[in-house]
Amino acid sequence: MSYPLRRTALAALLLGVSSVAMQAEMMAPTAPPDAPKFDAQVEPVYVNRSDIAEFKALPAYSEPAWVKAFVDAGKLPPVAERLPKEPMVYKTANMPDGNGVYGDVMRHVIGGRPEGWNFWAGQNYGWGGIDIGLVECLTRTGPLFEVNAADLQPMPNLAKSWEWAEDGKSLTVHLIEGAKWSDGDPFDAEDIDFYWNDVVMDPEVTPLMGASQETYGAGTTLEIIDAYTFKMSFTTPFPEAVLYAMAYGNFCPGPAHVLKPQHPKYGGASYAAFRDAFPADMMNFPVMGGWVVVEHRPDDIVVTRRNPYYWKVDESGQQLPYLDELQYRLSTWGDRDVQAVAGTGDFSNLEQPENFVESLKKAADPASPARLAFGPRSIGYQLFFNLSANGWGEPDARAQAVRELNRNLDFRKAISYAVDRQRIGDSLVKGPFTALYAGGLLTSTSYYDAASTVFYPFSQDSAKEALKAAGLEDTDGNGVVNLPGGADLNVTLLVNTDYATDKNIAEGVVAMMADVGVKVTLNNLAGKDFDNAREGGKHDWYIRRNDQEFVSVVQGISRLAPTGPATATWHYANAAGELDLLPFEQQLIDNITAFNSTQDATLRADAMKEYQKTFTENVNAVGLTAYPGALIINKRFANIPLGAPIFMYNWAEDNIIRERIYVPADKQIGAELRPGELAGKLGESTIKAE
Ligand code: BQZ
Repeated sequence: MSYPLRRTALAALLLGVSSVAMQAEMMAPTAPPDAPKFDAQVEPVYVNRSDIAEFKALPAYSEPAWVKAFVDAGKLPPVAERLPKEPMVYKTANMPDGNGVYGDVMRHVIGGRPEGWNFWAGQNYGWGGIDIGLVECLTRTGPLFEVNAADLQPMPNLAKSWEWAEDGKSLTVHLIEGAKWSDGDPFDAEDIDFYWNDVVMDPEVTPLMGASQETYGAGTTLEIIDAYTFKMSFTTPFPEAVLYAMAYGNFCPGPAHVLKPQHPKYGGASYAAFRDAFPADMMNFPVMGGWVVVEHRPDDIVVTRRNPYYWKVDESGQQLPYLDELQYRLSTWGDRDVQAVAGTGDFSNLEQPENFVESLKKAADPASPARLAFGPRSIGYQLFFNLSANGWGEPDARAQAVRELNRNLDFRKAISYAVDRQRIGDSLVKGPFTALYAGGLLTSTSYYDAASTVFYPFSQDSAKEALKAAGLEDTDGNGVVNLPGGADLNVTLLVNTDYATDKNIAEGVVAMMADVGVKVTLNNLAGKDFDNAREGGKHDWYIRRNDQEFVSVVQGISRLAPTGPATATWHYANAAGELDLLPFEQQLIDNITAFNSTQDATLRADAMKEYQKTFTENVNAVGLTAYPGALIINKRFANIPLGAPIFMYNWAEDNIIRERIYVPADKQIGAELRPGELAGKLGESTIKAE
C-alpha cells in the first residue's frame, strides 16, 4: 500500500470513516481568499457627466497660429466653419490644470502593428491608443471612472442626446449637427446607416470588436429619421446596456463617403477587397478623432497630426486637441514600460507585473521624468475552455475528445484544483500586487460579490479525484492520464506571445497540469494570429487577459455569455449558426437578460450575483491571477485626471481624455516629426500652409 494511502488509512482509522470514501472526496470549494490589501494610490475626484462637458455654441473660436496660416492661405475654411453648430465644450473646472496651450507631442510606444485602416472590416491599427485616438463613437465610457454612481451612464459623444420611448422599447438618438470628418466631409446619418446596415447587419462583414445585432439585443432594428436622428427598436424594454455598446470599440461609425464605394453592395469588387481597400501605407484616412495618420514607417513609427476639423473645444473657444502630434513607436509592450520610465517615451499602461519592481524603483527617483500611479485591481487573467462540441473551428478527433472533456464539470474542476494561483502570482511579482482569482467578475466592479463566488482551492489530490470522476486515469503508468480509447490526454493551450505575462502564466499552467497528469502543449502565437486562432475556435484552451466585461459588467455585457452566435470568445456557434449550449450557459444568458431587462439596482445586483455563482461554481473559466496596473505618464503633461485607472470601462488612452492634455510652453520638447503639417487628401501626402 503506497505511502500516501497508508497515511490516509491511518487518518481514516483515527476518524473512524472509510478511507475509500475520504480518498474519493475532493476538497470542498470555499469563498475566495481575501486579496492582499492594495489600495489604489490616488482616488478620482467624482463628478457628474455634465461637469465634464456639454454641447453649446460659443461666441468665438480660435486655433493654433500655424493652423490659422492654412486658413489665410485659403487651404482651410475658417475655424468657426469647421466646427459643428454646437461643439462639445470641455468644462475648465473639470480640467485638473485648467485650459491649456497648444503644441508639443505625446510619444507612445506600442507592441501592435497596423494592419490597415478598415476597422469596420476587422483590421486593427496596432492598439496602444492608435484606434482610440482616431475613431470616435456614439457614446463614451472611458472617463466614467470619475463619474458619481448616481449619474453612471455613458457620456454623450457623437450622439449628443437620446430619449427612451415611454415603454422603453425604442431609443431616439440625436447626433451632433454640423460636425465634419477630418477631410471636411459632413458627419451625419449616412454614416450611421452604413455602419448599421452594411457592417453590423451584413453577415459577410465583422468589425474589429465583433459587433453584431446581438451586441444591441437580438431582434434590434435601426431606422434613420433624418440627417441627424435615428431610432433603435428593441424586443425587451429599456436595454440600457445598449448605450454602453455604443461606446469604444462598437458603434464607432466609419466614413461612409470613402467606405461605401468599396463595399460589394455598392459596386466594390469583393468583401476581401473591401477589407483591404485602405492599406496601412495609405495616409490621411478620414477620421472623427483628434489626430490623423500622416506617416507610417513599417516596424518603426506611426505619426498622427491634429485633425483641423475636430469638433471639441475648451470653454475659451480654443479648438482641441492641444497636442499637435501623437507618435506611436512600433516596438513591444514591455519596451513601452521601459521607455516611459526612462523618459524616451511618454505613456504606458504598466500592465505586466514582471516590470513592476524596476518601474517602481525608477519612478521613485525624484529626478525621474515620469510619474507612476497604481489604480484598482482591474487586470485579470483566466484560462478558458473551448466549450463547443458541434464543429466550431473544425476540430480533429483529438480536439473533439478534448472539447467533450471541456464540457464535463468534473474535468473543469480538476483543472481549477490543479492551479496553484499563489505560485502563479509569485512567479510574476512578489508583494501585495497579485490576488488569488477564482474567475468571472473581478473585484474592481461594484457588481462583484465575494459570497456569490465559488473558489476551488489548490489541491493536487482533489484534481486527480476530479480527473478520475471525469473518467481519466493514468492507465499506462507514464504519468499522463489516458482517454477512454487509451491515448494520452494532450491539450493545446493557445497563448498570446506579445506579452511576457501571458507566456509566464502559460508556462506555470503547463507545469501544474503535468503534476496531475495532464499533458499541455503550448500554441504560442503573436497578436493577430492569436486573435484569429481564438476567433476561429482553433484551440482547446486559451489564456486571456480580461476584456472590459469582467471588469465593469456593463461595458461589453453581451460578451459575458454566448448570448449570440459570436459573443462569448470561448463558445461561438458552428458554421450552421448552431450553439450547443450547456445548461449552466443558458442560466448565464438568463442572468444577463434579467440584468438588461430592469433598471432596478437591487434586481440588477441580484442578477449579477446569480451570474457570478453560476460562472464560478461551474468553472466556466479558471481564474489565474488578478492585479492592479499603474499609469506611467511623463511629468511635463498637464490635465491628467486624478486616479485614472489603466483599465476599467476602457484603457487609459481613452480614460485620460488625451484631447485636453497639454504641455506648458516652457516644458515643450520640440520633438514633433512633422511640425507645421496637416493631413492632405486620402492616399496623398501632407499639406503645408505656404
Ligand atoms: C492598451 C490597449 C489599447 C486588445 C490590446 C491588445 C490586443 C487585444 C487589447 C493596452 C493593448 C495594450 O491591448 O496592451 O495596454 O494600450 O492596447 O487599445 O492586447 O491584442 O486584442 O483587446 O486591448
